[in-house]
Amino acid sequence: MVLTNNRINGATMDMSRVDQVVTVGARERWIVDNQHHLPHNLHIHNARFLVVSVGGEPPRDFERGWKDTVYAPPGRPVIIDVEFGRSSDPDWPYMFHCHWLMHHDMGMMGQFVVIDETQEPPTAISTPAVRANTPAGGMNGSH
Ligand SMILES: [Cu+2]
Repeated sequence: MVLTNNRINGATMDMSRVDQVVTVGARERWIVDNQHHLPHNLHIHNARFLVVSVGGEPPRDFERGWKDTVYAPPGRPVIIDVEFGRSSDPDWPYMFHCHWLMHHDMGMMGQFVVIDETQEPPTAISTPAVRANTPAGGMNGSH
């Protein structure tokens, strides 16, 4: 997760886009790398995680224990081990985002789905909310 100015991995939120696909039951190691000069953080829905290190150093006392949000200081990558919810559905996305209100309001957010081995990774999300914002005939990419 590369955090920059109101973007995660170079993108702002698109409700129809699938940013990450997670296999149900997996524990994934994510690197939260704030490459911006401002402080950010990362909040992940439908998940909990443990901080492995911050800027290459072990977590301090307040960084230990199960979390759903972690502070991402500029220039000090945070490594986390993430466990996700136990239900799988390729059509049910969950968000991850910077929890600084001004930033997630500017689109500093993405989404992932959890699938099992029988389900195909989706290439797009088509929820009622997405369809309501999409003119007939295709995606407009403006939301
Ligand atoms: Cu932020």
